[in-house]
Amino acid sequence: MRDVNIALIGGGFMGKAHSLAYAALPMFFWPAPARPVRKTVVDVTDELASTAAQRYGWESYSSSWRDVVADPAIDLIDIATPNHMHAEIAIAAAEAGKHVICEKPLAPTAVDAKRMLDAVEKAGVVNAVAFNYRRTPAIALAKKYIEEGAIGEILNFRGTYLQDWSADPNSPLSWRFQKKIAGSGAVGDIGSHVVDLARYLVGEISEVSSVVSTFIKDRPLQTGGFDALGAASRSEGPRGQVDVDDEAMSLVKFHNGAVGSIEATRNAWGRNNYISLEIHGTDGSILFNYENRDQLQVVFKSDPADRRGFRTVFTGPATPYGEALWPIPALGIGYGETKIIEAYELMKAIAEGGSVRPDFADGYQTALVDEAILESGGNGNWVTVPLHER
Ligand code: NAI
Ligand code: SOE
Repeated sequence: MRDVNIALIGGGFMGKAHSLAYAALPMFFWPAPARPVRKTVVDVTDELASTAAQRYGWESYSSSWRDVVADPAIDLIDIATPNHMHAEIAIAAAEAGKHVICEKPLAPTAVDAKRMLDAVEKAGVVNAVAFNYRRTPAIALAKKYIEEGAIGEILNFRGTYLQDWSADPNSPLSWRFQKKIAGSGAVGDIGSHVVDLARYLVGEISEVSSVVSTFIKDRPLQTGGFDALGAASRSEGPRGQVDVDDEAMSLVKFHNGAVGSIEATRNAWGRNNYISLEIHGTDGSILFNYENRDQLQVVFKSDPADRRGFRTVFTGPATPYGEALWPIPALGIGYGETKIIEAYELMKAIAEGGSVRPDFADGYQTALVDEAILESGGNGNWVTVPLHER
């Protein structure tokens, strides 16, 4: 079994998730396709990087991502920084011949995402974008049903991503509300996950018509030097401008003739990580909700008419990735498992000299859809999404 030496750039929320995934991969997938070696973690100061190394089990730390990218001992650069750093690091990593995994959205703009795609293609390195919800076993099972034709031809798709961590106007001005760092708001941050799932399960999106709004125009500046997301509501003190979208609702058309809708908001009180999918085909329907992520609801036209209705399938050992996970259905799949599966697919591609999806081309196509949603929200028109040919 070969070693893959990893450098992780960014030791925050996703730094923790990716560290857990590399540590746990061989515990779940055995024999592992490769042994992920947690070599170096990078953050903006030595203190932050050293803390991340101790907490998350990295052999060494650095406050210079450039030094780490230049290190010949490193095979894979894992980018878990805020969005504005993704392009610069990924392009440098590809030019240094490193494999790259980058958190979503691939970049703040489609132009940057394309530059990243060009760089990894030129270098011929394995590249992945971390749309990990595809790795939820129930979503992988939905994909299997669809590919087997169980619901026939897809007619419509309804996808939402609803959260409430920013519904309080006095919750802090996370970097996720600043265009120069995030690129966009709910659209790139969470709408992109639904766009990825729509593309994965249904096909390429051809046109969008959207309403995009910003309800909360300013928020308290953060204190303490770390990103606080929705915690720590504070009504006093200086505030800063929110210059990205809060909410987006889109009608979408797919190249294959299906129609649908995509919604994203982080201001929906009571919704936590509410990724809901509803897919109707000529022969059946599939429902999914991440808040009950062990389950898929399915119904088929072929069910006897007197007992046709949604039934619940629990994911477990028999469903995709199940043999590697837990031995009994409904023991519980968590966010961590989606990241472990993501790491497994990446290690497999590196070990076998292959490729993995979703890759930078998927990240770029999703960025093109995101930009079309924002454009349509701005001008009120249907907007055609350019299609990148692989
Ligand atoms: P975070 O703010 O918790 O952590 C980011 C870390 O990167 C911080 O420790 C920060 O100091 C560090 N950092 C910033 N600039 C850096 C630089 N130049 N060099 C080295 N380190 C640097 O952010 P979070 O939530 O971890 O988000 C990171 C990325 O992951 C974002 O692109 C975000 O959209 C994505 N994300 C994806 C999720 C998913 O479900 N796939 C979930 C949460 C975030
Ligand atoms: C905040 O909305 C956030 O952390 C997103 O950035 C992630 O992509 C999502 O998976 C969880 O919520």
